[in-house]
Amino acid sequence: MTREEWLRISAALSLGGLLPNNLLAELATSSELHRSDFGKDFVWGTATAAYQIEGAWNLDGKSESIWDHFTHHRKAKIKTRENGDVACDFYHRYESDIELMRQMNIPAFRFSLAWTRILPDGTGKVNQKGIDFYHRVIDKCLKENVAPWITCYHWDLPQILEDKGGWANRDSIRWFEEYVDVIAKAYGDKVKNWMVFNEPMAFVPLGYLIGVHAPGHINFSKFYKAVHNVVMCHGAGGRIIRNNVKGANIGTTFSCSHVDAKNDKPANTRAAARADAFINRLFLDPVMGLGYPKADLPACKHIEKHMQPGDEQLMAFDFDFVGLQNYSRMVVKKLALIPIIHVVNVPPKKLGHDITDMGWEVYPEGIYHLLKKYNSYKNIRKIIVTENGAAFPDEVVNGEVNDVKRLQFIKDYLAQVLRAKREGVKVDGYFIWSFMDNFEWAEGYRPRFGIVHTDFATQKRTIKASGKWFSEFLKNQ
Ligand code: IFM
Repeated sequence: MTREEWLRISAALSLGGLLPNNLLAELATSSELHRSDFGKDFVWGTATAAYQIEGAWNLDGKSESIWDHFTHHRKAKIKTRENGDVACDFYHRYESDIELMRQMNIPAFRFSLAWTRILPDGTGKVNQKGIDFYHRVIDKCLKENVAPWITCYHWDLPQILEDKGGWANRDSIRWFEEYVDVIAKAYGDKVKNWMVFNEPMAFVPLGYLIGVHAPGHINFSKFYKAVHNVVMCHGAGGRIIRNNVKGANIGTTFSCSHVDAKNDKPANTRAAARADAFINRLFLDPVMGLGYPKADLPACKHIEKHMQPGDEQLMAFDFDFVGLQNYSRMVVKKLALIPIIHVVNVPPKKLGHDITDMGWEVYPEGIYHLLKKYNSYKNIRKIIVTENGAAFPDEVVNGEVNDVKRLQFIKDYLAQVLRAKREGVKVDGYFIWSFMDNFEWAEGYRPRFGIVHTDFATQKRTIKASGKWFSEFLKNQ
């Protein structure tokens, strides 16, 4: 063991008390990754979302969101029949949680705002108590030297707006503009890092096409309309932040998966191109000014039907950065009977790699390919990995969580980020999903993504081995 390795291990010991032997071995092999390899300006952080952590679902004037409604009225849609009523109780515990981030040397905290706290009627009257809550969160971040990174929308539309058609109603563009205008004006003096959306390719199809997420629709027409309205809101939201926040660093985030064809049969190669257009490009391309990817995905014609004169220009925005969010990869083959994409996934279990608790394949090289792909877009100025992480079953044993698999996952994905960066990709940040275990939507609380363990019965937080490693990594500049 080198002296440097020994020093890092001793530092880890002082941070986390006695570490198990296998973790010591892990730490000893992590010498290949150093924070300094990524450069001084690389942003490091952890990410969360309002509904997944806050709880306090009906406190201080907050109204019902589509996720409150979905979990209360369509319980069977949640595998464990759970809801986010309490979640991690961040609403009451934000101070100690942000202090923990500081203790863990985490420089940036990505979180979303609940529209229903700010504008309980969706539009119109502003709820001062909601505004005040996020001021307290932001002030605490600034006090602890943890930079706040705000996501405007992470899936929790006010139910009152869903009752008017939700994202499938073109008025949603106006509603969203009003909401973003309120928050940009309220927090713009204190917060410079903004993201308009979290993963449109998740909340639009899961909520309007497959119906497994709120609001639970299985409806092609609503889906196509919602895609276009949400695309339009990217440009609209970006412009409002630009006009209101001096010196803003504005981005938006996209989920993405590297897509491989099962084999090189031409039908499967074309299937992979269609899957890629759907999963990775349906929102990204129009927002980057390239229009819908209809050459590879003919179904785009159903979306384009909803375009109005002038939309082509309005959907694009000159973002300062694009948030890349990656967990896994897809291997596909043609299957004509699947609507829109005519593609089916090869089950991840058959691919020969480790599988996470979500059933997703562990495939670190995927993030490298995606970074290269994003880098080839002329209009992407900078890429930040705004989410990456893994769910594995965790157990607290003698006050410790030895999440070796998550730790390895993070290191392996980070190594691929570094590989891309060394090859000239403009990647400038990395946020782990998630700071702490939280409500994983239709999966309930079972999948644990945190680098901090949450005991949902007592709300006790325990830094996992991955969290200890991350703190140590961040400490050594
Ligand atoms: O928990 C989610 C998050 O809300 C959005 N991105 C993926 C995460 C893991 O599924």
